[in-house]
Amino acid sequence: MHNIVLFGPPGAGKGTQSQKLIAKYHLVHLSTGDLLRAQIAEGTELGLRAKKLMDEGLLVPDEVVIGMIGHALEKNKAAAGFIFDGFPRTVAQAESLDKLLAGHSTGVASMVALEVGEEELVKRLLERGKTSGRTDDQDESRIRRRVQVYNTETAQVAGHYASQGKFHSLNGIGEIEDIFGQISAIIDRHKP
Ligand code: B4P
Repeated sequence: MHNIVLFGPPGAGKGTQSQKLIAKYHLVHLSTGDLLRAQIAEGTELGLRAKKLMDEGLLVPDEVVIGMIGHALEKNKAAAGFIFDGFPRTVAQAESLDKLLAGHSTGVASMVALEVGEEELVKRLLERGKTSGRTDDQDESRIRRRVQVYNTETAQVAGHYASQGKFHSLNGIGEIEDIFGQISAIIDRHKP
């Protein structure tokens, strides 16, 4: 089983690159952001609770996202592997993912981080907010809070995978195709 974690701050290009990667590698895309937005669209209680936090630029509690990922892994037992997009976002989530994958695979093969500075992130997300309908992309101060949350709570997840020799990072500014080529080269070098 081939599992990849796509990592980086909000707006770094994780969702964009995930779409290209699933087409190339035939892996299942698991985006916790998308799973949460599906709950919001369905109007579930979980969705209602998550929406408040997401609109504020805060993380949804670990147990909620870990539960969603556990459920998605169960549902996709026959998959050749997964692209994890926007997950794990805390060290607790990373530890849980390792445990969830230990039962039925070789774990995470590689984590690829996209590095993009704050001003570019804000610019991209405000631009997306004009057409995406995503309420979390429409207010600059909330976007900056998401970046801050990334710096204080999420960035340390890189260390978790670096200590396993699985962390790789690249510049996320540039042509989408060029970045895709660089990500693919890293993935190919670290296939299980
Ligand atoms: P996510 O849905 O994961 O959203 P994101 O990080 O903001 O977006 P992403 O990084 O995928 O966007 P992309 O760069 O592709 O999370 C939303 C919220 O859900 C979080 O704030 C949190 O509240 C909650 N949540 C999700 N997962 C969680 C977890 N595990 N734990 C707790 N809470 C969780 O795209 C951005 C824009 O940039 C696009 O418009 C794109 O066209 C553009 N772009 C991409 N690449 C580009 C490039 N190379 N050049 C120029 N523009 C580019």
